[in-house]
Amino acid sequence: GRKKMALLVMAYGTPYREEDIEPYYTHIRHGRRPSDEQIRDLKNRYRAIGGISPLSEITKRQAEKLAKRINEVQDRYAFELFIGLKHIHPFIEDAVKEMKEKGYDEGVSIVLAPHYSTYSIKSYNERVQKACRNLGGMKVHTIDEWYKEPKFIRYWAEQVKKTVEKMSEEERQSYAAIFSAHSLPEKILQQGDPYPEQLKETAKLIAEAAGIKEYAVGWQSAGQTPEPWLGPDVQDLTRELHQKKGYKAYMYLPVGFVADHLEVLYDNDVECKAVTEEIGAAYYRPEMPNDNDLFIEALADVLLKKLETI
Ligand code: FEC
Repeated sequence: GRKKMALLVMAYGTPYREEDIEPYYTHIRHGRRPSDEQIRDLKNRYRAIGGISPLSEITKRQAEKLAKRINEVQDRYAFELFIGLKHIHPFIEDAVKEMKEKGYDEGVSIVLAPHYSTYSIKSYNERVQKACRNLGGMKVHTIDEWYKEPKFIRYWAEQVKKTVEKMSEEERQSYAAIFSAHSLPEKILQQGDPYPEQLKETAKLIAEAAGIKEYAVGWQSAGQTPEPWLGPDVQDLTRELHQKKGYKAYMYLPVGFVADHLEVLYDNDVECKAVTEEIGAAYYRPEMPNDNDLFIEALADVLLKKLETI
């Protein structure tokens, strides 16, 4: 028979209702309450994308499809799905506790974000291990990164090709692709964080697979704190490329994210789009992975590789 195994799928989390915005934002800020103005500003951004974010539904669909797939493609383990979120319930700790209560002593976890950073995957995985220790020891096998996974690269390459097909001949001859991930405080560079290098490599692999000739790598959605954040910001980068090369079109590839959510639907589709309108260029942003089959297969491949090591 199959061995019972927990599958912990982790993601960022999003407010379920407008009332959740304040506690959610406070959690992101490690318990420091944002100012009234910051809260108002965030509420307005959620309103601009329709009130709340589609992220919670998408996370659920991604996780459920992944659990189904991983139970289909191997027969050593029978996986049960648990979802653990970073900034709202069910929190990562809630999920680990539920795994324990349901009698699991072993699990495998994956974060729905491709690149490793102290601020990103490392912090999710540390919370898993701490929760396991607090519960008297349970074994969860965590995964550090999966940005090079071949079907993940193929997913984006296919989206790029589809997007190029939508361009006019003139745009096709003169477009730049802008790859991006969430900006982080610049101090991660002194700590030797691999995040910027991993984003660069993702961009290179996708550009090669899709035959992109001109591309740049930038950062988006930087926090509102006085410390310096990784740059160039994607909006500044667009203006700079416009001045130097005057491209007819810009294709935004926010490959540090895997779903439609505020950071893409607002920061790309509203803010970057406004810049392209200002400079008179066309705006393109391919579809996010969401629960696309090829993307789910990529995640299942990541899990299969992990299973081989345990
Ligand atoms: O609700 C939604 O649809 C959006 C969900 C959302 C995702 C997301 C992904 C990442 N973040 C990362 C790091 C930071 C750092 C700060 C920060 C701030 C915010 C704020 C909101 C927010 N993040 Fe987020 N992020 C999402 C939502 N994030 C809302 C607060 C308002 C704002 O700054 O815009 C800065 C904290 C501070 O102020 O000090 C740092 C990283 C990712 C990608 C990896 C992952 O998904 O885990 C890294 C989705």
